[in-house]
Amino acid sequence: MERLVSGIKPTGGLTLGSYIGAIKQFVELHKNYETFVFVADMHAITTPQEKEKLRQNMKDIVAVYLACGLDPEKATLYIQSENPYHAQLSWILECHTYLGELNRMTQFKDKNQKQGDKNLSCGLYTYPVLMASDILLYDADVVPVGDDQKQHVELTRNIAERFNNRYGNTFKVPEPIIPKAGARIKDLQDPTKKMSKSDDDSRGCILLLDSEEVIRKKIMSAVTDSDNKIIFDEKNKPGISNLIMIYAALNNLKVEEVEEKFAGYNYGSFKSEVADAVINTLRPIQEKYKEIINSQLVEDVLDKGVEKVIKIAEAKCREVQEKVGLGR
Ligand code: ATP
Ligand code: LTN
Repeated sequence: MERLVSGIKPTGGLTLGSYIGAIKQFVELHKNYETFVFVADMHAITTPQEKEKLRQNMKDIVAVYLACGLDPEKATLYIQSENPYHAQLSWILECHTYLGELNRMTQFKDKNQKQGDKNLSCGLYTYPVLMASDILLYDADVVPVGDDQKQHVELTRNIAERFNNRYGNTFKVPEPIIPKAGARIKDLQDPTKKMSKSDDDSRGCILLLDSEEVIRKKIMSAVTDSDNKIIFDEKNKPGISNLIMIYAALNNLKVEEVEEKFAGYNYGSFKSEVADAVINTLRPIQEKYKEIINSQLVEDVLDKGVEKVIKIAEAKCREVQEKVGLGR
């Protein structure tokens, strides 16, 4: 069976973007892949986090993974930092990554530009190498991610190939899996940018645990043009195109099918249908989440998960250290 590896940072409440771009994929794929899904807490601390919130977010993500339908008998769930080999391999990979490669990473460039301060951490800069380590440590065949992470998976492939060329076949070269619909869900208030949980303005971002009222309000007040036609045109109609994409992704439809279905609708009635679709998707997830978050399940699943992955990672790390010549 091929292996799937992916992770999400516990930097805040999960968004509809991360559900559509990532979690929905995990759930669909985990029946056919040996699945390793983790909480990327080491990636989270590349920007300042409050300790208590970080811990709560971690538990929440695992409860959401389970509530969305990841079966803990089929998928291995764990906390990244609880397996020390991620950091250990990351250092070795850093020594095989060029500055020029990291300088080209658009996520870092964007954050650097946006924040414009001198206090960005080095961790934020080397973040993609830790991500490569997360993936290569387990010889992943596939890595389901949203569009924004595609460049990091490409870097991972380059690092793997470079290492293999130099030391002989060591790492599997992974393939990214990017969803056809919803690879980049946009902010509802500014549909030119990605919907993101660490954004200051929460009106443009639907959280998976938002109440029905809040979800409806956010969608009904999503920024659109004034053309009143349900047509997909990302350049000229980014707001309505984003809502079409959300509807398409949640109902497994093509964009054209959504356009056809809502051909005679005005924006108000279309938005209301999108709100219904989001609420109907999230309601059962929220109900399950409430049951899970107060049970022992999260702890049990994580204990079992880390035990399994440490063994695999240790063997891979040993092999790498041996090839590089570290230790005696
Ligand atoms: P942050 O805002 O802290 O940078 P994020 O929401 O961008 O976080 P994660 O939650 O760690 O990032 O992302 C988890 C997964 O969800 C990744 O695979 C990412 O590509 C995907 N993802 C995140 N936001 C979106 C989005 N708006 N559309 C599609 N996929 C997304
Ligand atoms: N960088 C990703 C989270 C992440 C990840 C990974 C995804 C960390 N390590 C390994 C896939 C595979 C993000 O910001 N969403």
